[in-house]
Amino acid sequence: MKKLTVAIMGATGAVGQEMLRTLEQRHFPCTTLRLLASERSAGKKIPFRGKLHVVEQLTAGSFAGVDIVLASAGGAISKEFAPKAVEAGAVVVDNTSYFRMDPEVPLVVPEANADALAKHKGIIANPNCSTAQMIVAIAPIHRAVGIRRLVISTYQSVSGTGQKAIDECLRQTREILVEGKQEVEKKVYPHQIAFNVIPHIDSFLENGYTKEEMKMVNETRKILGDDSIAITATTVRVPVLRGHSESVNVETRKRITPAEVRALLADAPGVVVVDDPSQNDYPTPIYCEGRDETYVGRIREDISNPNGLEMWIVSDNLRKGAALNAVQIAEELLARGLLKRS
Ligand code: NAP
Ligand code: 12T
Repeated sequence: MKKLTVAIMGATGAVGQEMLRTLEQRHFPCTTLRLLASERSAGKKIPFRGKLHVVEQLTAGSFAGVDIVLASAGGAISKEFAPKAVEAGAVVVDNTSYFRMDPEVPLVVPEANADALAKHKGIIANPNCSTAQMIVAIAPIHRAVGIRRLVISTYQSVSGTGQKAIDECLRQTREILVEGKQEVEKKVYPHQIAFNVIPHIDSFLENGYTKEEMKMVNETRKILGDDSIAITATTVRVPVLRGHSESVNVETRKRITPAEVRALLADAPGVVVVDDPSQNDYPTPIYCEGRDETYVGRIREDISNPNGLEMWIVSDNLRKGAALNAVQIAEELLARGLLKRS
């Protein structure tokens, strides 16, 4: 088999670390791994497949001989370095929002639109975490009966923001429970996140929505290839460490029953129905932690709309929302002979 070199841009971050676990668990066929991060982490040693690998500082010269770059070091870093990686002959799977809506860049959830990879010009974008997991659950419904409108509310974990936010949620919880403090220190979010709920993810836009909400609108339409779907979202941060939950109201073009939706999803890739209210069975973020699939429960008819469905969609945001989807894209590129040097 051909020798394959993978570089992880942002290897020390919450997503980068999950990328390493995912490559290892899925036995991704790379023979060389390059761990790239900021100057602060250069020299740090990180285990991969039972061996310690040294983190290098990301520079323009980091990509010589690299076949695949998995990037999650922030939008500004991808803007600067992804084109340099492509120039050096690599294909970049980018986890930041920077290239997602670029018409030249495929935005891919393999379960829904892997064929879009064929047109790539060196960069492929990984969707936003909340969008990726929702797509896995709704793409089969769109294909079967057409989706007319989505009304979404999310309950997003702090790991979506990165390692610093995980630390902040735990520290504030400790300050309150162990140290008995009334006021906690706030560094990452504008409000206390421990024992709280914050209806604000990413920055606010002119239209009153947040960027995170508009990512769900625009990315969903791009991945499903249908700009006619009406979409509205409210994205909310909750004091959960890992796993995003979503309440999604789906209005379909043709009527479909909850039993038909369960049967459809039972045959769809990457999604598992956990839906037996009599046994208190429905997915929760704790249940989904470390798992690959997107879980769906509380499937029921919307009593206010004959073509409406209510669904509860949960997945591990660091896996399907980030690392797993990126590694699946890399696997598809390899299988389809779409790497530059393949
Ligand atoms: P994180 O835990 O804060 O990690 C950030 C990573 O970027 C670290 O490895 C950091 O290295 C590196 N980095 C920061 N500045 C750098 C620089 N100047 N040069 C090189 N490396 C630098 O954040 P995260 O949660 O892993 O997320 C990282 C990015 O991925 C986010 O900005 C976001 O764009 C994207 N993301 C995407 C999704 C998705 O839905 N697909 C989900 C979450 C995040 P040091 O350790 O050296 O600082
Ligand atoms: N602000 O990939 O804070 O566009 O949870 C993902 C997660 C941006 C992104 C978050 C964010 C992205 C968050």
